[in-house]
Amino acid sequence: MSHQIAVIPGDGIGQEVTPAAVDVLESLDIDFEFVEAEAGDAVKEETGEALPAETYDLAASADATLFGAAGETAADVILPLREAVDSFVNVRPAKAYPGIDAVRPETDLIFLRENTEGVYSGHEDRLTQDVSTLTRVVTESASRQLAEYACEFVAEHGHDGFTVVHKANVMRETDGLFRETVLEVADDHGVETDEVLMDAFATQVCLDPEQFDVVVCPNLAGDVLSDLAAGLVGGLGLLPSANVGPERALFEPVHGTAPDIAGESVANPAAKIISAAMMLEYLGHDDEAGTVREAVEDVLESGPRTPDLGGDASTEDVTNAVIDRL
Ligand code: GGG
Repeated sequence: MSHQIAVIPGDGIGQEVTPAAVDVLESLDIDFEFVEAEAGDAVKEETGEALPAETYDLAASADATLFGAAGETAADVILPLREAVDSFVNVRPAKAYPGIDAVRPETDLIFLRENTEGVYSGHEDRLTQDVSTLTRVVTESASRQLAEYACEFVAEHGHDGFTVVHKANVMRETDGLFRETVLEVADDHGVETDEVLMDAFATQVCLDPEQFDVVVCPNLAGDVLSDLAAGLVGGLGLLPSANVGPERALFEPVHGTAPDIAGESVANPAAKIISAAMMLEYLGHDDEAGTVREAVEDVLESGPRTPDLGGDASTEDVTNAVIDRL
């Protein structure tokens, strides 16, 4: 069976790491139909529109989407694309790899981030020259959907339970509802939980990441805390992600466009290639996903490495080394 994959590189290094992941996928014995589409700052400059309707429609109909990176137009690109695949959870593993110089080499975390609401709901206003406002939306239904996914996730992947991270002592109504709903769903499923305030989590995960495993959190907290975890494992070039919906999913590296290195062919493709491995698992190709993961891990350990990891290899060198190992 052929899988139709929407390929949306976006801006900056998204244009370099996305083709790298496609090259890796093309080297496998799986029938893919890759359909490329435009989105982001460059297309906005050309057409006035950051996310053309045909790109949205493609993501909404393809079996899965590979996305690269969004820049200044992130709110107009990645948020609607997540909506196109009806994604309610952003799965962000943050894991240290052997041989990589990490601040906390013992880190092995999985963030399950609420993906539709919180402060990313888009209700933001400039009331006067002096005053701007943002409405933080939390619903029982979105919190429940995330919590049910988290319960299934820990059961399916053999985790003991999960940690709920929130700030319900201050945001009593919004995070209060999030906390209450997630804990109630976990209780109904007999899943073990503990809870940590998000500011305390930031300190504790730096001091002792091993005390955490699966972390369930609201949207912005998941975005920020997973980037913090990237700092513990050796950088943003190592973190993949999956935006999962009931029928479709979109796979993107956690990193953004990295304008400081864009166009120089030195971007680390690891995060995007591991995101492609997550897509292989999602599509049911577990063996090939495992092979790709092993190849990336082998290259991370023995090189070649891009400059973010202390090497001098190019994006192509690393991609070809992964393909050679497959
Ligand atoms: N591929 C990741 C990316 O494009 N990041 C840009 C960004 O600002 N993302 C916000 C988010 O993940 O919610």
